[in-house]
Amino acid sequence: RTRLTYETRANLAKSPLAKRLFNLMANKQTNLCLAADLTKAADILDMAEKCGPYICLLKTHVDIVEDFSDSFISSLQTLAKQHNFVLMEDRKFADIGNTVSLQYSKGIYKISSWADLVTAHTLPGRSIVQGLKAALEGEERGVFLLAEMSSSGNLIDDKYKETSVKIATEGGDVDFVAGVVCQSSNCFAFPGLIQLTPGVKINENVDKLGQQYQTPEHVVKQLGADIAVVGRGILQASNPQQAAINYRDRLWAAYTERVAK
Ligand code: UP6
Repeated sequence: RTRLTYETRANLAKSPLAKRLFNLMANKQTNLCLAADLTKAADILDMAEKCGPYICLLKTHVDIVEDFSDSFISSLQTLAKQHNFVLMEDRKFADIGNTVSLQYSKGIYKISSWADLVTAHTLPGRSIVQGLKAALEGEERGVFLLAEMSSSGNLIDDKYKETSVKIATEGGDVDFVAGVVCQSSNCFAFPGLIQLTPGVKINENVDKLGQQYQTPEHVVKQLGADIAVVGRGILQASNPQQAAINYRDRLWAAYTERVAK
């Protein structure tokens, strides 16, 4: 899987969103996802404006935004169009199908109306995927399922990981699964799925709350990341735009080396 180019893998993808994202990455030459974990709408938009040209994906945690509004979402969508990146709400859904269906489409955030992609835990079983799908009214959307986590001491074991990958690759909902959030290249084999890997930072190994970091080269070449998620490595840099360029360049170089082998 990891030796194939993003173009080749776009043709193998079963999810329309995965296909779109693989092609976008290949054309724009970036495998960087910005985790825009900021609490003011204006700060997120400013970061999206500055980093937009260098990312394939912008990942939000919309429930940390203190001044959320519909106009924030429409501004974010405008920037996504302008700079050609995809929007992911990292909601990490984890409840029964009926509840996630409501959480996905209703409430203040109406996530399904704007987020191209969302994330979900597989803990409830495959009904979580069915529940998310049930909320849609024809929009082109996708989900990334968590099969591993970057935090130290997380409870995921090999069996949980294998079953999570089964949910992502077998059954009637595979067209809705765009990828897997995980930390290793042996997590899944199907090349039509995208591996999203968080826990990436150049200068640190850990934070104070259990996060574990690897370098851009390590996550792409050793851990098999197709898209690397960088949050504080960019957000807390003295020049975030320059940091985004730096991460993009290093991640893309690692990918080109990986597929050239
Ligand atoms: N994230 C992880 N680890 C996981 C899953 N998701 O860190 O296993 C998410 C976090 C955060 C981002 O919710 O948004 O990736 C990492 O941010 P950081 O680079 O600032 O640590």
